Amino acid sequence: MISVNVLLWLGLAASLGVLLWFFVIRKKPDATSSDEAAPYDATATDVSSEVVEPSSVSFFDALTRSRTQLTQSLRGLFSGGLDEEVREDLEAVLLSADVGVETTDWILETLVTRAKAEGVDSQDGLMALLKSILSDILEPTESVVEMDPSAPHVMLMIGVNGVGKTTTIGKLAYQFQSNGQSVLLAAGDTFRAAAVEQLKTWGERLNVPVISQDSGADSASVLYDACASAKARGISVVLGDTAGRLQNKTNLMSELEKIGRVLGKLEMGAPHEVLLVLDAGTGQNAISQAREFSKAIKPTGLVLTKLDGTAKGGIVFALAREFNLPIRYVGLGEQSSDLQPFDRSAFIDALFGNPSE
Ligand SMILES: Nc1nc2c(ncn2[C@@H]2O[C@H](COP(=O)(O)OP(=O)(O)OP(=O)(O)O)[C@@H](O)[C@H]2O)c(=O)[nH]1
Ligand SMILES: [Mg+2]
Repeated sequence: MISVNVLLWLGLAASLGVLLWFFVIRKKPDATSSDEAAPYDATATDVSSEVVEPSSVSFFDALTRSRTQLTQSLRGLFSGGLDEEVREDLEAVLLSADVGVETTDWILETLVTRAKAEGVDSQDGLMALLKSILSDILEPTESVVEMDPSAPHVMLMIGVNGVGKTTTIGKLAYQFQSNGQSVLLAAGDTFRAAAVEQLKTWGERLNVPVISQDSGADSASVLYDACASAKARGISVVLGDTAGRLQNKTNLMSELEKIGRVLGKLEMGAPHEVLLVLDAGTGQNAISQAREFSKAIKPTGLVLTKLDGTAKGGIVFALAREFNLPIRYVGLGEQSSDLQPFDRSAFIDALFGNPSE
């Protein structure tokens, strides 16, 4: 009897053991496999992040570094009026924000003259006067561009390598497209195969046609073909890329001259806009680039990229005074939506710390 009971108990214990093994111990590999599945999910997230996600950076946020630089130094500056020492301090602040020597001198002179003439000597009054002088400098940077809806509007990006020409084209294509306008890209930077590929990637991402030839082809001919094709297809906007580097500067400049000449032959008013792209982070170098490029092909406007992440936002004032050109757009990041038309009051507010939105 005892042995039968023992056998029954043993049988029961064995069954429980099997059940335990099945539901608990055997579950472990499942848990492991779901851990193993984690990298798979992560990969899936990576794939979806390849899609260009609009991430709008505000003017105010993008100018944080320039603002911190300026406002920290200006804090309490005019508490003692506008004596010699204050003028020297202000001069140092403006120079360190990359406003440039000439423009800084002009700002100081104007501030002293106007403060005297208008009887302004309080701290708040002087700060308001400085803001208004800076805002006046930016008057030429505003512009309204008329686009003829019956013909392609041709925009050419020029500028030295790495400033953000191709990225700006991608961002503009995204904006025009979001606005319901048809866009065509022209791979005019034929100097490097990678440049053509970069533009094609933007074209694929946005589902926009790209006119290109092999690297080494004649850039003017690519742009000519693109404009002719856009005209034939009733496209609204042509965005033309150009090389930022060639064997030497003379070649680069003569290529740009040739592009201007050849497009002129199409008699469609192209290029309607020649946008000189400048990297705000390069400070005073941007000024010498603007001088150099203006000799080859007259820019109709500027694009100032990488204003995010630089404390050199003051370069805008030097550019506005010397070149008298509209700042058509500013780049505030690397995403397709991180491009905005330049707005001088939003810029001044962002520099001095008043969020306008
Ligand atoms: N943070 C930031 N990065 C930018 C901005 N615009 C462009 N970039 C980055 O700057 C780098 C160079 O940009 P490109 O568009 O390739 O410059 P490019 O002028 O076409 O250069 P080349 O083709 O070599 O002449 C890229 O890594 C861009 O993502 C901007 O507004 N902000
Ligand atoms: Mg490029």
